[in-house]
Amino acid sequence: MSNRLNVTPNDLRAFWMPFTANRQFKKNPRMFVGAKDMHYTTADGRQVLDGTAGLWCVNAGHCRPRITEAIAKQAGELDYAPAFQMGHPKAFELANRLADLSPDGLDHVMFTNSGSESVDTALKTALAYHRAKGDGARFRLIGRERGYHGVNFGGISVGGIVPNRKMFGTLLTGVDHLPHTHLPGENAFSRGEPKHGSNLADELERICGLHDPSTIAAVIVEPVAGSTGVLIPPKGYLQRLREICDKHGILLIFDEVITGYGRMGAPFGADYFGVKPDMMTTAKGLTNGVIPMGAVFVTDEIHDAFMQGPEHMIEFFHGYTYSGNPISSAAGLATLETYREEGLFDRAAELAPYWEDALHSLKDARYVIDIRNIGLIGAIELEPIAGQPTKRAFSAFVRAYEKGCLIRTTGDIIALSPPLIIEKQHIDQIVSTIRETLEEVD
Ligand code: PXG
Ligand code: PLP
Repeated sequence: MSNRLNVTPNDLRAFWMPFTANRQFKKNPRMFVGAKDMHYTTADGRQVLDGTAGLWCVNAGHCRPRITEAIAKQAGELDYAPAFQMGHPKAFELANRLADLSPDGLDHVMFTNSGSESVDTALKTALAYHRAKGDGARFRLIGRERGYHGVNFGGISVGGIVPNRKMFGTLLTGVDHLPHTHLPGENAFSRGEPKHGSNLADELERICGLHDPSTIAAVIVEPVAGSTGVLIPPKGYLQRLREICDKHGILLIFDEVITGYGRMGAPFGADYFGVKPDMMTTAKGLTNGVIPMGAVFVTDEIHDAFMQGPEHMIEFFHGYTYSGNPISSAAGLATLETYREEGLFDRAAELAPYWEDALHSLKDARYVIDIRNIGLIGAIELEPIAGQPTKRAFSAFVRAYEKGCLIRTTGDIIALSPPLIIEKQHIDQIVSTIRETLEEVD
């Protein structure tokens, strides 16, 4: 029980923080109190360069007036409308804008409130789609080792990050996993898509052989695996997955929660790699991270399979209280408008070669054993301290923060994903801060 008199901004006990070393944090907290464009302001008044777009989401930079004004205006005009059996114009407008932005044929959109919800929505849609077509024997879902698909039960079942799964019982049944594509022996220090490993997609044929393809509903992968520490698909890998899925009538889901909305220098990873999935899950950059919102894109074929039976009947028994809520929809529209007006996806593509060169200049920095990059995504893998995995990278994260640069670490990998408004001088600052930091940490 908290004594209300003790509740001050310095009382950190009540909030059980997500994916955080809570006890360590509360001894030495790192607090942001403001943000503008490329920088955060800390509680002690320092400016910190945002090398990670928050958590891979603030693609247009912080506190952009078009977005903040749209939210304020919407909150005063129509705050909430029931999501079920009622509508409001902005959700439809946003869905249309998204359908225009997405690859041809992925023209129907369901709204959620996060990447995790988008993933669970897509997995449920895949199962229900096959059933609606009279093919209900397709119940298996195939993910990939080291995949991250959020933290809900569906997402951790198809996901492949062991600590995110191991505490949580039996998870979904009927799930199998492709092998991950990390081949440091062959591919270390690759620029962009690595040369070796497209044959790993053929493991899907092995899985089809084991279970029989007629039992498999869908395969879900991140086009670029982000959260696990940036694993870029080998050249030809995603094309091969698409071919095998087509051969066996299996749906291919791209989890574009990180790769969507310009991070690759294209609207989506599907555009960048030229491979069209049957569904895409998105969130994060959809609203510039400002308001929780996700979107699941599905093909006309999937959508149309549900539009049958009596017209007064609900076609799909799924949805959230906040699906397409007015304020998120307004934020989404203003975000897409900001991306368009400022040409931010093209800007990311133009900066990508500079970004690549800058990151790879760290090849000779202390502890560096691999560097990977694509679009405005980068990863610097460090040699772990023997017997103390993650410790070196975490020290680097804290030291870089003290030096005025926000980076993100996962395992012993530094992951970078700056806002797409980044300037070359900021890229230089991130790289020089990392170099100095690695000189200073154990
Ligand atoms: N799918 C993918 C591919 C993701 O990257 C999710 C689903 C889940 O989204 P929500 O909105 O439920 O968190 C994600 C989220 C990191 C990091 O530092 C990555 C994510 C979230 C937070 C931190 O790597 N990815
Ligand atoms: N739990 C309870 C008791 C509810 O009544 C609801 C929604 O009505 C939910 C969970 C689901 O909440 P949401 O629609 O925000 O996901």
